[in-house]
Amino acid sequence: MIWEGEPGDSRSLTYAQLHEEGCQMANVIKDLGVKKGDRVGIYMPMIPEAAIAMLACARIGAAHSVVFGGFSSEALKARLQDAEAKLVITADGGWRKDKIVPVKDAVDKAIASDVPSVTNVLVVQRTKQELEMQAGRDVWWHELKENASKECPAEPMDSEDLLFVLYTSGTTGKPKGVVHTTGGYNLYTHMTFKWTFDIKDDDVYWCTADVGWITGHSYIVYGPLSNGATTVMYEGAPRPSNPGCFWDVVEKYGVTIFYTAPTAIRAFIKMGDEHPNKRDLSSLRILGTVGEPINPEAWMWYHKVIGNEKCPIVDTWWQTETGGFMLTPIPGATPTKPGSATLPFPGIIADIVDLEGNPVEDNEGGYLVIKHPWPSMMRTVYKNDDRFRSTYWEHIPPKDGNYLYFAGDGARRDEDGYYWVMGRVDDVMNISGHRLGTMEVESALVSHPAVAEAAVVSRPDELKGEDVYAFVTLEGSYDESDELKQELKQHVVQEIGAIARPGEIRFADALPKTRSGKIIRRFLRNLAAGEDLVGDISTMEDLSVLDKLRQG
Ligand code: 7RM
Repeated sequence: MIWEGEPGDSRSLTYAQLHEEGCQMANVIKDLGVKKGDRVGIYMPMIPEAAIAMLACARIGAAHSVVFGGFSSEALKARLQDAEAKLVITADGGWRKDKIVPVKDAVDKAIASDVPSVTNVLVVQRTKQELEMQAGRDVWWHELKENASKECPAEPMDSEDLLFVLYTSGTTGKPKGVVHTTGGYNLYTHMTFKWTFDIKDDDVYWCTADVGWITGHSYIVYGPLSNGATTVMYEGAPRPSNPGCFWDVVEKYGVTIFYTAPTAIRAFIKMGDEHPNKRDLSSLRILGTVGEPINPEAWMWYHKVIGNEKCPIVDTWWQTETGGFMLTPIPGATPTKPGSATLPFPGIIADIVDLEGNPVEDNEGGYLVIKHPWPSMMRTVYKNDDRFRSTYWEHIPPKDGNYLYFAGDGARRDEDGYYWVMGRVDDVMNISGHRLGTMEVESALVSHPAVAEAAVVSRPDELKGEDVYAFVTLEGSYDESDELKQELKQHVVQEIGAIARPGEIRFADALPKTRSGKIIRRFLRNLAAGEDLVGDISTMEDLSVLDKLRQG
């Protein structure tokens, strides 16, 4: 594992070293009382210890629950509570966009009250700033490591034992804990990584995702490491002070396989071709993309400017729930089309159906479903089988006794059998490739005393793909003002994290609702995008609401 820190420091670990460090951390957390079946929260910057912490948990049979380091302390708290985590592994800080992100402070805030399950916090030293360590609760990794044995026998596990819980946004205000188990998940991330990236001994693979998302779990940690790949981990993010930082990493380490998100590609296009053009990118041989539909212009730029027209692009469609790639080309074997995730991975039986489960015609839009089980499918929503059943298996009724997995995406299939994923059909937004529920942002907004009601939709955004757009009605004693708008945006950041900051907040006297009191989001989406209202308005309760919103 090759690691590059944002300030330019670097480290590399051989497989033997990674194994030893993983064993040491396994022994340390065992000594802190963590046992097979327990849950451990991981809230870390992108440093090797994030992967080491995951492997340490897996080694002793404890489930990890990694929370993206960009989530706020409130969001972290809700996840630690649901997982009933016994331990949190974190760091003093991490570097992001030339600043230190104080992750340990966020952990302190998160567990200050109402998280009784957490008994210890294990802190990795990264940025070395002053920290308050709570006696009896907080311990330093570098101190405990000194006396920790480098041997730790792996706990024998059943293939269906819990490996990890990863929270993801859904259609309610509360994120759900996606459950993955040891056997199938490891098999499938191993296979998909091997075939889709055509990994060879001399490849240098780099996935730019954060380990806090499923892409980091499957394609920074489990898939690459089980294949013995050379894998690059990068702490930082592209930033104005160093717009060429990604290409520096490619050049410095001779990266051969590069995997990133369309939102990053669009940001690079905007920064200018001179940055990649100044670097030697000739080592690259395969490019990958994930997280949202890639627009053909971004695809062509990626192909030309980064891939020098010689690298196949693998557009991989999959989800936290699927664990690994579902639709993806096999590079060199599957002819690609810009904007299409091409064909199902071998063994995956996908289809596009209507709401009754009937397959739709070629080129007709419908719901993307998976018809047969696959090794790394999520097993349930943590502690909530009912939500698992209703979200994924009952939306579309079973056909002849066969259940269809409902992905929540709209798609069409063309005359060559190629899949074109259009985006979410539920109340899940995709902001810069990050999943976010409209209800999550609404809950955050209404938790502010000024807000009476909130309705959140997304609107198309050139860089982020989609941006958060909020309609808000105020409590009687509050007045509309730009200051209040700023305050509400900041409040959402505090409740969820910077990725959820609304691009725009609009005050309204009332929200458009049906007679049964449901907010008509369709109208709000039209308004947010600056389009004319489309669709039936006859179900609306109070038509005058629309006039006011149109004028606003
Ligand atoms: C891996 C990941 C899942 C949602 C999914 C889609 C969207 C992901 C693509 C894509 C079009 C792609 N997991 N999505 N990859 N849409 N083409 N290649 O992103 O759980 O965080 O999000 O992301 O809407 O349902 S996720």
